[in-house]
Amino acid sequence: MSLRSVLRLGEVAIRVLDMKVSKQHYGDRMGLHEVMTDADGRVYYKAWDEHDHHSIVLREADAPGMDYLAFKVYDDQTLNDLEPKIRAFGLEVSHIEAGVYPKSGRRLQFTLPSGHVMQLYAHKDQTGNTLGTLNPGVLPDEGVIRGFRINRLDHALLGGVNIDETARLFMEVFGFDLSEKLIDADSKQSLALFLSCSTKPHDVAFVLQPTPGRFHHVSFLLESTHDVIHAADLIGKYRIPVDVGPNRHGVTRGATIYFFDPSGNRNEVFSGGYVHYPDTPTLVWDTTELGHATFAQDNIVRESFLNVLTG
Ligand code: M3P
Ligand code: FE
Repeated sequence: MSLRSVLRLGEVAIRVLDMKVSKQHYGDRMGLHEVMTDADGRVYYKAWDEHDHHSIVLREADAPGMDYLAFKVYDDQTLNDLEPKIRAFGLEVSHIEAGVYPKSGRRLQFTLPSGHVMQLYAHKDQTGNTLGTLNPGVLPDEGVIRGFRINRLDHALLGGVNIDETARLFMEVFGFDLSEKLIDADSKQSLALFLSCSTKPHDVAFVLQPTPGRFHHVSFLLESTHDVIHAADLIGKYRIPVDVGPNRHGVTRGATIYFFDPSGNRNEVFSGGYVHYPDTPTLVWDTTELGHATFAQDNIVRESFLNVLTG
């Protein structure tokens, strides 16, 4: 991990059933900033402290789930370097010309062994976080930090098949580290794999599911644990369905709350977690501690958390 190859999860495209109520959820309630609607009716959002034009795309569809996830890479040469490696791994790579995705340079697209569509891009218009870059200060104007006070898109957890093979792609081709894994105590089979391309405990994770291409959650970073409680207050105020109330993950150690958007897609806001370095050993959890691994403040194994996915 040197942050000169794959930088971060830069974009998640989510299918929603009804755009009007989804805009109320992601924009008015969560406080993401709506930045654009395209000719096909997709709505684009950014969190306040992101510099790129957008990070979330909503598309109205008949079924919820995730259309694709896209990682930003350091530069165009990184795309040139990665493409033959992705092909050598055995995946077909298609090219998407610059501008096909708004505000975006060219993209590589391929389907992960887990069944998810993934893209890589090196360029997206940078519109800034409103503070500017000369003497930016620390706080944007009143009203820019609002709703759940989301700083930025952080990670996605995806459900699918072949998660060991998927993790191998991320490690061998994209240079990610396996920060944590959850295994079956008896069979030693991988049940969840957490992958980092940064100093975060994870940038993407995969849980084993019988069917490919499923969506467990998209997660956003908050400044503090207090902000998780503040988000919980708003979730209650607006009667947003809660999956798991404020708690702390054993895995990653983030203080978390899970809730559902109006289409049933799971969202997370969280704060904290440890610093992951490239030499940090992989942390292993097994199913004898499934409750503590998932929710370390009450150690309860939650069927809904493990089995409710979209897509
Ligand atoms: C997270 C997180 C599981 C833990 C998930 C953890 C599936 O989503 O943000 O730390 O065991
Ligand atoms: Fe998460």
